[in-house]
Amino acid sequence: MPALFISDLHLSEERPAANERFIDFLEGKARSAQALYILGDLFEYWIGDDDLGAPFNAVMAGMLRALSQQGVALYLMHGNRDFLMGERFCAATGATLLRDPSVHDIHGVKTLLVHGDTLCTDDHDYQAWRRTARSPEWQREFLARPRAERRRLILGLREKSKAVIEAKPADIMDVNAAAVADALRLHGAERLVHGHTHRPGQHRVEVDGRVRGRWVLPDWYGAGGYLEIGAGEPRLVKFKQ
Ligand SMILES: [Mn+2]
Repeated sequence: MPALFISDLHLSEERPAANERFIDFLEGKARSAQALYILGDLFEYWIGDDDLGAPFNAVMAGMLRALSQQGVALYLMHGNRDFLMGERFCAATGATLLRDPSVHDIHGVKTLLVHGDTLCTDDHDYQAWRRTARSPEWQREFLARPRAERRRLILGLREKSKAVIEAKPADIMDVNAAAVADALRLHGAERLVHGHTHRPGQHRVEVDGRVRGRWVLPDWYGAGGYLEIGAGEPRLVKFKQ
């Protein structure tokens, strides 16, 4: 049975079509998998696990739980939007939280799994913000605020980041080739799977004279899709609009 990889669903109440596609995927294709890896940005934003009771979050958590209860191993990695998902979310869904980076043996191939933002090393402003937001101090202070205030803050940050992203040259928003090679070398991995850049595709990367594969997952702002890794070559499936 294959392992399936998805990321960048950016689920939110505001985009019902994407939510429906995701629910179809969970109730259909995903049931035939041995494992489903969600490599970050499952949600458009996540203000803390104490927001699990909000109706939209509860429905989505319930859908994931239904899948894990079918016996599909569910793995979850943080993205740059939902890095505050924690143990309570995992307990509610039956998911295992993966560190970024993680290395898993996927059908006999040592595979490096990351969300992808750590590879975008040319984006210095973003990397600085990432260090702040991932620090225990920032998270403690943020999570101590009332939920309504957290939601307001996050939505404000999201608006600001949209404007910043539009002003940035496209190439600094992609992965840095040296960062990719370094990561593959450091972990001794044959294959890399990541999302984040919203540039789905397959790339050949030569590291120390050996060709390895880099697979980039599709985002669900577009039509969405997944990567399937079974016994043969990986298969990148992009849904039609
Ligand atoms: Mn991302």
